[in-house]
Order: sequence, then C-alpha cells, then structure tokens
Amino acid sequence: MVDFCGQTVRGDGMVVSSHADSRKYYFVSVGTDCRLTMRSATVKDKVQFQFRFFLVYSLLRIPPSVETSSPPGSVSDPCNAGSYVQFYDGKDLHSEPLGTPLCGKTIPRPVLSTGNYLTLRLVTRGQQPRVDFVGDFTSFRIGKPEPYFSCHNGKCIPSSLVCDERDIDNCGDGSDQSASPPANCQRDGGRGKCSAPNA
Ligand SMILES: [Ca+2]
Repeated sequence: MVDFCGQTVRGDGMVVSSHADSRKYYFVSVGTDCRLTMRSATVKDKVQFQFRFFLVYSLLRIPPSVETSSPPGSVSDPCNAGSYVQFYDGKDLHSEPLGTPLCGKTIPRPVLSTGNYLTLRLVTRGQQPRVDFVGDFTSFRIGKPEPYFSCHNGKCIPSSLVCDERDIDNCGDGSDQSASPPANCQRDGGRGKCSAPNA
C-alpha cells in the first residue's frame, strides 16, 4: 500500500498489503499518511474490505497529556496517539469516515462502502510505529445479476473471484471457495476450476 499512496485501484478484487515486506518486517516509517482508494468493478457494485492479518500500533506513543491543546471534537482517541488506519466511504479523505480509527492487534470487522469507492488511510504517529497488515477488497452487489456468482449470504461477486488460487473468502461466508455447489471448487491438481451453477 505504501508504494501506491494516493492512487486509486479498480477491479473485481485485490489483495492489499501494508508494504512490500509484509509478514517479514514491520513497516516502521514515522510520519506516514498514505491513502489508497479502491473502486468497484462497475458502477453497480460496492466495495468490501476484509483484513486477514492486522498489526497497527506504536511502541512509543506521545502521551495525550503532553499535547498543549486538543483539537475540538477529538474527545476520545481510540488509538491513543498511536498509529491507525481509517476507512472513508468515498473516493478521498474528504468523504465520510467509515467507523472509528482502527489499531491494535485484533482483526477488524469487514468494512462495506455505500457507493463505488472505499478509501483506506494509514497514518503512523508517535515513535517506533509497528504496522503490518494484509487484507483484500471485493467488488460486490446485492441481488443476482447474471454473470455474477451468488454467495450463500446474498452477496454477489464477480465470477473471477470464485475458486481463486489464493483461497480468498470474498463472499465472507466461504461459499465462493467451497468444494460444494454452486462453487464446486476443485482443489486437486493445478488451478481451481469452477463449474457453472446448476440451472
Ligand atoms: Ca474467492
């Protein structure tokens, strides 16, 4: 993500890592403020983001008491002046924030946009930030448009995300990676292959 700051990516779905050496080394650059905007595959779709791995904090935080004056409105800082990520329900940071700033070591719940764009922002604060996360975004819609795959939970996702080789649960209920119908993923031998849902 930090290699693509300020960019907008568009597609059926994609894996997003905090940095290139994710899962090997923490991302520790101080003073980072990076946003990545995800755009759904078509205008009828929305964007879901699900973290699969999540570590966002700072070892040494600047204690809130040191601040001479708190900005108005910042009554509570859930991340205690440490590093955080924040979602926005639109194409940039001027959009409505989605939920609270996220930090810590617990994988947050999935985030869903109301429109075609979802923006993810990473901010490192304090000293010795420790950031490492991996997530994936999925373009989806509710209802059953023809070329889309129907998840058990009522979402519909682009068929390119069904039985994908990285075994990403784009539906959120596992049905797009299931060996049973309608996905019928075959895990033995080479590429995961899907047969069409039963008529
Ligand atoms: Ca999948």
